[in-house]
Amino acid sequence: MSRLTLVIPCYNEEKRLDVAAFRSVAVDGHDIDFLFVNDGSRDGTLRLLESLRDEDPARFAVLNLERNGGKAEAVRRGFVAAMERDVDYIGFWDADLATPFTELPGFLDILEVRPAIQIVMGARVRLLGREISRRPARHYFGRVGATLISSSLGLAVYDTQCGAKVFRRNDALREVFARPFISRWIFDVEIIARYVQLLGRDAAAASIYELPVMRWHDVTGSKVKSHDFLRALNDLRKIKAAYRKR
Ligand SMILES: Nc1nc2c(ncn2[C@@H]2O[C@H](COP(=O)(O)OP(=O)(O)O)[C@@H](O)[C@H]2O)c(=O)[nH]1
Ligand SMILES: [Mg+2]
Repeated sequence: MSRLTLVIPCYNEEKRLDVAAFRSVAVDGHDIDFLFVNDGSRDGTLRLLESLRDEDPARFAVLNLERNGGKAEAVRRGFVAAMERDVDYIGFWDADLATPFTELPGFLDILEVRPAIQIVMGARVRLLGREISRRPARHYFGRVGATLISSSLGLAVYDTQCGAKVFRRNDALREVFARPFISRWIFDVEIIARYVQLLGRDAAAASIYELPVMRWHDVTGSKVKSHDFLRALNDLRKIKAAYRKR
C-alpha cells in the first residue's frame, strides 16, 4: 500500500464543498487521506471541516490559518505539515473538484510505475472525446498565459495552472516548499522554477509528467477575476527575475 496525503486549500468553501465526494474517494492499492487548509475563511468553512475531521480523524485533518494568505501559502503550509508524515506522495487538489476525483488513479499510476517522475500535473487539453469545459474567455486567456509561462520557464510545459498535482515526497519536495512563494496567483510556475534551480533544466523536465485529464469543468463560484490575468503577468515577470540562473 502506498500512502497519499492530499492538501485541499479552502477559502470560503462552505457552500461549494462536495462532502460526499470527499468521503467516498478510494483508489485500490492506496491509502488516501486529506489535509484541509482553511485559509482564513469568513463563512462556515472551518466548522464544516472540523465536523468532517471529527467524523473520521484518520481520513480528514484540518490545518486552520487565522488570516487569509491566498492559495499559494495555504497549499505551502499544508505541504510543510504533510512532509512530517510517513507518506509516499503529497498532492494538492482544488476544493471545487473542477478536476474530479475519478482522475486521481491516473496520477498515482504514473508515480508508481515511473520512479524518475517527481511531479504529476493535470493538463487541460481540449481533445475530442474528453470533457474539458472552460468558459471561452478563460480558455483563451489561459492558453496565452500558458504559452508565456512555457517560454519563461524554457520548458515545453502545456498547462501549469490546473489545480490538481501530486508529488513524490522526498528532500527535493521539502526544499521546494520550504519558503513562501513570491506569487499568490501562479505559484505553480514557481514550483517548477524551484525544481529547475535544484535539479537543472533537463533533469527537472524529465521529472515532470503532464497528465491530460479526461474531465475538467469550470465550477461557478470561482474567486478569480479578469484583472487577475494582469496580476499573473506581473507575477510572471517577478518570477523570471527571481529565478534567473545564478
Ligand atoms: N480564490 C482564492 N482561492 C483560495 C484562497 N485560498 C485558498 N483558495 C483555494 O484555492 C482553490 C482554487 O480557488 P478557485 O476560486 O476555485 O480558483 P479558480 O478555479 O482558479 O478560479 C480552491 O480550493 C480555493 O478554496 C484565496 O485566498 N483565494
Ligand atoms: Mg475553481
